[in-house]
Amino acid sequence: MKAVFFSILTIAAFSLSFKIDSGNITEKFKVYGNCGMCKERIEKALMVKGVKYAYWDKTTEMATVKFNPEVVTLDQLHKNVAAVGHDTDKVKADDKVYENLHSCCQYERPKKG
Ligand SMILES: [Cu+2]
Repeated sequence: MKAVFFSILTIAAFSLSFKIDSGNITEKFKVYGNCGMCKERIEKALMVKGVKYAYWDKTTEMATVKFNPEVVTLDQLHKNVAAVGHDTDKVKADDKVYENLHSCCQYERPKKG
């Protein structure tokens, strides 16, 4: 019984520290991309004022961003990534910007609709 209580406590403490960190929240979202160049481009686009940490995983194509929602919104982060040519699960990049990406960076775009 004691062990159950402590594991619940540990999970609660962990999720709390993950979610709240002096006003910062951590969000994960899909960003389409291919390679290391994409990674640099995506992470650079995400590192704006209010962002503490930005990481893009090439294998899962998931961006993890820790930011202060009072300074920058999640919507804005999606737009920043789309502005440099990468589609997200919310915002689609402009076709022209996508076409100007390095050929190795022209990831397979998500299906429309
Ligand atoms: Cu690339």
